[in-house]
Amino acid sequence: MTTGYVFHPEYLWHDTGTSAGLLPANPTAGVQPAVHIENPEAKRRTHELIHVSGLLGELTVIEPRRATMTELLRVHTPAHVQHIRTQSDLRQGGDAGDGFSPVGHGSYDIARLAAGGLIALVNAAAQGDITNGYALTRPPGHHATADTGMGFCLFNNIAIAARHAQTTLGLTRIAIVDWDAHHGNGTQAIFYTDPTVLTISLHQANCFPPDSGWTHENGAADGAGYALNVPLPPGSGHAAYLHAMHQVVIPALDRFAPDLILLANGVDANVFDPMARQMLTATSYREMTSLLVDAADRLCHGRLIAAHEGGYSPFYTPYCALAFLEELTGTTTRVTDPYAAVVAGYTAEPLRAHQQAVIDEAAHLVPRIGKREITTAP
Ligand code: 9RB
Ligand code: ZN
Repeated sequence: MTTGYVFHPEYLWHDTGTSAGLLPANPTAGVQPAVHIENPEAKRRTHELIHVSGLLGELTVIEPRRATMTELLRVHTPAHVQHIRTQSDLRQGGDAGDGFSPVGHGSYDIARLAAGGLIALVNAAAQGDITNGYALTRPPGHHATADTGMGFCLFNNIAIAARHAQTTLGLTRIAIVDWDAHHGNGTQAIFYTDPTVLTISLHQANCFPPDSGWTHENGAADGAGYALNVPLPPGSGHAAYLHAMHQVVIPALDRFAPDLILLANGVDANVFDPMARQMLTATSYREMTSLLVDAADRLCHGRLIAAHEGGYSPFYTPYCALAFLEELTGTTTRVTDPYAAVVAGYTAEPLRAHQQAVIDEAAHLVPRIGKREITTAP
């Protein structure tokens, strides 16, 4: 078993500029300029920890390339691609569409390198060069819809990789799991009427985008039943997420029997993240990943390809991502979570009734997924 890893310094050069966290700076209105919350630091430190821990030496490093226009246009409208390109050409950059998604000067090429990095991993998995893999990319992708960027996202990297896998690699059934703290609305919208792509999003209820990601958003037309949402209440942690994995994500994957599992690996549901109010720890990500790796082994030759999404704590994101990547690789490193003692009590938090209620609601929708016999098992 080999784990692929994609990283490129250009990912850190995507310039989100000065902001007051997530708000555009506006001194006239008393909004003091500071660094944008989606800045390189958490990802740089994640990459450095992967290196320093020794894990990098265990990985198959794969060089990303830029996604082509053809590849972008399988998901996005020509107008959106052109918009990102023209914003990126501006000397000061611009915005991807919602006023909260900075496009730095030159970010068009970097966003194409992010989407292309995921494509490179999917290619390597299809060829059997790797079993699973992780693309530590910026900018993120899961909020971007066909025709607009939003929530810091320019192009929907995972959707582009999914369409690539279907169109050129013969991987017809794709499951997209998204455990970023925010709703994977862009990915859901792109595949909402498509029964060949199952989207499953676990997220903090009504966090971002507003009023998005409710359980009743369950797919439409031919895709009815093929979008699942688990809008977990604020304050959900280890027990709630593990329960959702056992009751919703894994049973849904088993019914769907994908040829490939893609994961939007946002780690911003960790307890230290400034952009959500969930309570996961590195141990939580390790255990959730273990369940997904087992499902991928059972269903699709282990093919599990992950893209980085959110994760804004510069000091804790790296340990969540390392735990995830250790679990993909099936090894541990000499680095253990130095915050483990601080967060030890959090994994003991019991499942609460209001958390269980939404998980049960989502679990009741799993049988709407047409059951497919596994034909690709090893
Ligand atoms: C603002 C709004 C947000 C809020 C959260 C994110 C998280 C992204 C992420 C992005 C943009 C709204 C400032 C709505 O981590 N995704 O995985 N912007 N939120 N209105 N206003 C004024
Ligand atoms: Zn997020």
